[in-house]
Amino acid sequence: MKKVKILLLSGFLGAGKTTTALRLISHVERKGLSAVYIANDQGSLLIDTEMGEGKGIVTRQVGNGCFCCRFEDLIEAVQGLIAEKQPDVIIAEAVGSCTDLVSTVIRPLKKYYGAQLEVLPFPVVLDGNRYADMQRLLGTRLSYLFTKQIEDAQIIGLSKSDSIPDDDRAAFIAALHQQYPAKPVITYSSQTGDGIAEFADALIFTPQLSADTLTPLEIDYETYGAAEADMAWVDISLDLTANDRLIAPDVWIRTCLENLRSAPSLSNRVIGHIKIALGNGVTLTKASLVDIHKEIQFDERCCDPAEACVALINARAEGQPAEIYAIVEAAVKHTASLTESQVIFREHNAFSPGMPTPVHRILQD
Ligand SMILES: Nc1nc2c(ncn2[C@@H]2O[C@H](COP(=O)(O)OP(=O)(O)O)[C@@H](O)[C@H]2O)c(=O)[nH]1
Ligand SMILES: [Mg+2]
Repeated sequence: MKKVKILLLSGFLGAGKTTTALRLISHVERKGLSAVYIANDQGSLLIDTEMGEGKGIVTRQVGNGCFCCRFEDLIEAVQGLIAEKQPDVIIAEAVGSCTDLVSTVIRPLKKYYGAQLEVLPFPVVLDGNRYADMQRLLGTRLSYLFTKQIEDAQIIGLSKSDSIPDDDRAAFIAALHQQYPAKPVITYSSQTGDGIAEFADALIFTPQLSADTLTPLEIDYETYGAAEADMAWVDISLDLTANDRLIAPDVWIRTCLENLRSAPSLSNRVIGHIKIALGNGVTLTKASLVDIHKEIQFDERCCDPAEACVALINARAEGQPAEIYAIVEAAVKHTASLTESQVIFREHNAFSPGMPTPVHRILQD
């Protein structure tokens, strides 16, 4: 039986993994193969899942923990997709605060499921802007985690090339070549599509890397676990209803994210991502903030003004869960009053991820 290719995407929060996964899937499909997507995050109300489904892509979700700690759930999703959809390629996006994935996911997939799956080269999606920021955070636990994600990977995908000035891009690439001489660096933009074909070739169509490049990662789980816990997770689902004016989803989202961007209580914290998606049951409008110094980015603007919308917010930011929840809650309430909409808080989760406890950890091939 033909093996199903599986690509695991790693990379820090907000690096562009989901956008990359969805872009790669449409590239793969244009080449005549079928591809499906597995989202993964610490909570259960995941915007990434909505994004995949919103694009008409066959999507599954592994929630409430990362692939390494929920390995059986990953396998269940993979087996379910193979049984139901017989895809050529599965793209699985790991949690952005997770690392040590070669030992805890790649090697276990090869060892226990190698007869069924062809495990593709393992990339890290790296946002050059974040890379520059992390140089300023050197010595912190977050910088440690960020660095381990790069060390763990076989290929570096330098994402968002459209948003990096040419000079900075050349400097990032030179620094990466110097720090990680064995790792190919591929520059691409999921927004413009530049470099996507090269990235897809290196990962999926003509991979050149052998398993020997999967080197053991030296990692201190105490520091890694503490770094993950430093970034609280908050997800919130809301029902919005219009008063006199219809709700314009893009205005509502922009108002809320601008409010968060200017919140003094967020200004000194590392923001992984704050994503807001508004849907009217048919289409979705979604934007993210990954850095308070950067513009808000809309990924989807499909939703027309509506009497009622369902909103989902996913936030990952440095701090205690209750603090981050309170900051987001205040921004939502403020936005509701500015946009004259009514808001009902439906469900929410706010927590610090626990210490990673991988199901498998295979340190050597
Ligand atoms: N300018 C630009 N922005 C991008 C690109 N890829 C992703 N983004 C933006 O970066 C943010 C985070 O992207 P996402 O794919 O959700 O990152 P993830 O958290 O790593 O999955 C979103 O607002 C995207 O619109 C790109 O190629 N260019
Ligand atoms: Mg994502």
